[in-house]
Amino acid sequence: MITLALSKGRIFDDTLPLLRAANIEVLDNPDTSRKLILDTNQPGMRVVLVRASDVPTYVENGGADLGITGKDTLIEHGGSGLYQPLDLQIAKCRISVAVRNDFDYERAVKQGSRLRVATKYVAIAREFFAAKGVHVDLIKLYGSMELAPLTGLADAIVDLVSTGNTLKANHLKEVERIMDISSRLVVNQAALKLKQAPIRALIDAFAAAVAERSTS
Ligand code: PRT
Ligand code: MG
Repeated sequence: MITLALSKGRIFDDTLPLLRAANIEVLDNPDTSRKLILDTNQPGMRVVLVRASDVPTYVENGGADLGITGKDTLIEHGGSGLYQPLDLQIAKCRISVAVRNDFDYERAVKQGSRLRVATKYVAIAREFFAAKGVHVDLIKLYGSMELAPLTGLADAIVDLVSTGNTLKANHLKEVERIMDISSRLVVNQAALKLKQAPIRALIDAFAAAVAERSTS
């Protein structure tokens, strides 16, 4: 049995076409079913639904053989124990610094002021500001980062941006792009050895589907 860990929402939705290209159909719809283990049309393949930030943990510790996870999540998790064969080019976005529309970020940075930065992405933020030589106090949040500058909790946030609509709706502006983000296939190292043939076949099918998409 091969177990693939996915999170509900954009990663699940964007993975379905890749699975289809590998002749795998998920038989349950996570939006209507409460099941956490989903069967597929392939008797040897199942999907488990886990929290996005738990995907690397499941795969690293053998709760799943493979998983699909954002580069953001992977960097924060560490990911050194995971084989990362493929950038799937799905769930694309960027990770950026944003501040209130009326906050003079350039000036704050130039003056060398200590910035209070709220984020879920503490490792990424720490490394980015350290490389710039900007002193920051990092405030760890688990969600709704956009609220932090509006309530005075922080001067800036480090968060994922896709269309930019969420920032705009909250009177925030993007002032720095830190890095582009997409989702990766991650594989448990032991599973890769023990179940080499089916896992290799899946990696190859995904790679072909990604290549096909980038040329079409
Ligand atoms: O939501 P939950 O707390 O359960 O977990 P999660 O936020 O980790 O999961 P999910 O499913 O929301 O995101 C999974 C992965 O999708 C992330 O780790 C990213 O790699 C990727 N991804 C791609 C995104 C976005 N685009 C995205 N736009 N994840 C989140 N967003 C959010 C962003 O945080 C912000 O609140 O959407 C908002 C911004 O969108 P725009 O279009 O308004 O700019
Ligand atoms: Mg989310």
